[in-house]
Order: sequence, then C-alpha cells, then structure tokens
Amino acid sequence: MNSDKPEKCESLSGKIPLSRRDMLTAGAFAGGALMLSRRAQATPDISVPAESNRAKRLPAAHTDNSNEHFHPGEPGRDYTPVVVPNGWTLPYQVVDGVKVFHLVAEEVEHEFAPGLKATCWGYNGGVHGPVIEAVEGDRVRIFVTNKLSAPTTVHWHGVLLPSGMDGVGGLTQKAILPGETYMYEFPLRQHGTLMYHSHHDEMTQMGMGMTGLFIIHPRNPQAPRPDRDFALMLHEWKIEVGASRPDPNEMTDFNTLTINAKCFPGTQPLIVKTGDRVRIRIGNLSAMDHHPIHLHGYYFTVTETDGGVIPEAGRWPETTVLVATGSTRTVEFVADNPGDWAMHCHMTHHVMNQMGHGIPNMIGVDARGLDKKVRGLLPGYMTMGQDGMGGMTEMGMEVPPNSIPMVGGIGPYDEITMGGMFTILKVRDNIANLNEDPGWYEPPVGTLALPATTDSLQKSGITADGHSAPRAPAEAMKSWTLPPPLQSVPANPHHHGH
Ligand SMILES: [Cu+2]
Repeated sequence: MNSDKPEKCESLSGKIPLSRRDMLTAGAFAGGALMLSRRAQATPDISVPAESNRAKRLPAAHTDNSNEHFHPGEPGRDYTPVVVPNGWTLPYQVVDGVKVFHLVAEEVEHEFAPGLKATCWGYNGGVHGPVIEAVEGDRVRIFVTNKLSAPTTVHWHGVLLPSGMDGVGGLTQKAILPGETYMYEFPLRQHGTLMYHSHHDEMTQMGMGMTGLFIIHPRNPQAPRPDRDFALMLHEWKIEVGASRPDPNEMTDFNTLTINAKCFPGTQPLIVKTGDRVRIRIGNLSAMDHHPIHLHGYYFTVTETDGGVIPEAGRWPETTVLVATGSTRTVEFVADNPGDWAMHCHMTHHVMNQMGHGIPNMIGVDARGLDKKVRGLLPGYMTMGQDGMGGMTEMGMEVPPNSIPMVGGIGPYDEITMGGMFTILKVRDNIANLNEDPGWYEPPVGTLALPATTDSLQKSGITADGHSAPRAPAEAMKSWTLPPPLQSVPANPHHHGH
C-alpha cells in the first residue's frame, strides 16, 4: 500500500465509495469537478439502493480497496442466490464481518453421465469446484487446502484484487504444496460473473477439472433481480473409451463436452415458470475451444461480460452467444414461451459424446452384409453411421465398458440425437417445484408437428411423393463463370514517342 491513504469521494452511484485513483478515471468521462468533493468521508450507508442516481451510474462501480468493508451481503435480502444445475454453491461463515470460505483441492471420482466415470481433479468432493457467491463490498477470506499429490494455486479470474492475491504460481506466490493450506483475502470491488481456477501446471490441472465460478452480486442492483439466475460452466475433456482418467495433454480431439461437468443426457434441465425473468451466466474454461451457445424459442440480450455490465446502448439481441475460452457471458430474457427448449453448443461435434476422429465416413454405405460378417467375430457389432449418427442411442446396442452412447437419450417422442454440451430449458405455467423435473412438455392441441393427413395434403395441393414441391432452378444452382479476359489492352503511355 502506498503512503497516502485513498480519499473517499462520493461515487457516481452516490453510495459506493471509490478511491481517489478510481475517481480520477471516472471523472475523466463524467467530466465532473464534484468528483473531488470530500463530503463522503463519513461512513457510507450502502444498505439502500441508490435509485435516484441510477442514470448516472457507471457500468461497474468499484468499491474501495482499503480495509474498510460493508456488512456481509445476505442471500434473500441482498441477492437472489444463483441456481447451479448439477452443482452447488459453497457455504461460508462470517467471522468478524468477513466471509470465510474453504476450498479443498483433491482427486474426485466424477460421473459425466450415467455409464461414464473418470478420476478427475476438483474441489471439495466435486467437479468442477463449487460456485463461490458473494456481494460487491464483501470482504472474503478463502482458505485453500491442497490434498492433491501435486502443488497447486488458485487464481481468481477477473477479480480486482491486490497482485499478491492473484494466485499465479511462481509469479505472485509460492505454489501450495501437497498438505499445505494457504489463505487468500481481499475486498470485492466489483460485481459480475467471474471464475476461479488452478494457475499452476494449468494445462494439467484445469484439464483435469480444477475450475469454478465466482459470482459477485451488485450491492445496488441497477435492474430488477432475476427470478431464476442460472450459473453454468463449460468444459471439454478427452476421455479415451475405457480409460479411467481424462487426458489433459490432448490439444484438439476433445470427446466429452460438458455443462457443469455433465454431458447430455446427464445435464440437469433449467426449470422456470412462464413469465420469469431469467438470467443465464455462462463461463468457459475449456482448454482449446470457444462455444457458441444457442437457445431455442427465444432471443436473449447479452447483458454482461466478465468485465462487467454492458451499457444498455451497447447491447444487442442474439440467439447464440459465443463464449470464448477464458471468458464469461451473461444473457437475460423473459421466459414467455412455454415448452421444452434445447440449449446447446452449436458446434455439431460438441453435441456428441466420445466421438473419435477415426470413424470412417459411412454415409450412404449399406453395411448390412458387413455387420453380419463381423458379428461372427464380434457379437453385437454395428458399423457406425451409414445413415448418419442417429440410432446410436438404440437400446440394447452394446457400448464398451465405461463409455456412453455418442448421442443423447430417449426423449418424449423419439431419440434425441445430441449429447455433450446440450441441456433443456423447461418453461412451464403453474409449476410447484422448480427443483423437480416437470417431465416432458405437452404441447396444446394444434401446436405439435405431426404426419400430414391426406385431407390436409389435398387442401394445400401437396403430393406426398414430393412432386408438387418447387425444384431448385438449374439457373440458380449454376456455378459462376468469370467473363473472358479483355480483348485489347491500352498501350502503356510511357512507351509513347520511342
Ligand atoms: Cu462447443
């Protein structure tokens, strides 16, 4: 800390005090000389949201970096806790006004979906680590116990903190050796969807699962709280069929794509009531891939990145949000359209389970004769993919030990031909228990795609053999051909007069 103590000034929110250095930055675009006012030297009252100054508030006001802290934010009163499908939030205790958390880095036996388990590295008995949830202005003290056989550290990804608390092995601290417990402590000066992860032997430890979300709620929310606030972490793994551990050395060929460390059909659906204001926070700490996450039935607005709130003028509607590795995106919408809505990565290889690149392209090949011959040697053998990968969920088709079918499971009507980074948003009228799967959506009569009846075909002049459908005009399907070269090229003027 440098010798001149930061002066307290009234912030743009009127409530959250900023250090003088922060004020100079803020003043640069607020243009206000009032920034240098000293009247906020008094203890700030931050228990009441500052509604009146909302318009002037910075997207992400930073609280003070001194030892001063606010009353610890309480769930219910100060924030609506996030919902973590297939996961949990780390409980804390308050000691002398400080929120105290305890993370234990350890090996964990983890199930990705029924039928596929692996020995991973995580925290407190789970993969990924639990969500750490707090409120802007809280002071947090996080103990990290290392029960791995390797050294580790924890980096607080995106959190504004003193350099020595940043958790980068070798650079900002000594590695936490097996058996040691380190203590991190810092005030939370921002709000948003942030993350934490090992920053020692990153490739191995993050690849083995050592990541988690760090969610900081605003002290003075700028908008109504969401009714349902979901926290999702994306990841990718290479788990050879039959292997008992992920291979963190993999560079390109990831075959297990997960949301909160589960692949479909192991992913817990997101359950909301019709009309709910829904927020979905998505973090990505995959080794090598960005994930374009697509939601059906809605468009949403991207409201925040891990850098903070996006000013309203800078937001746009989307149906697919690209969550780059090492970043978070937060989207919001009102769930006014009941149904079962797919939500998934739009990279088609990321909605497959344990797919290998060694599969030959069998599209269009009739392998029935081949299957019969090979079954003499390998009972149950089935050549994969002559009509594509649909059918890979078929009951009774044998899969090798500790592996799962490449695609999904049995849905309400048929097989769902996706696995991996896929989940379902279930929007229902009158739902009593939001923690219980409401079953499959039953669409009102007249709102379900069904085989066309003879009557409806006739009425619309459609023939079921396809002949009544317009055909692509040959002209439209033609490749372009370039026009012929110019016939005569004008003489070079520099050559005139020779
Ligand atoms: Cu993806």
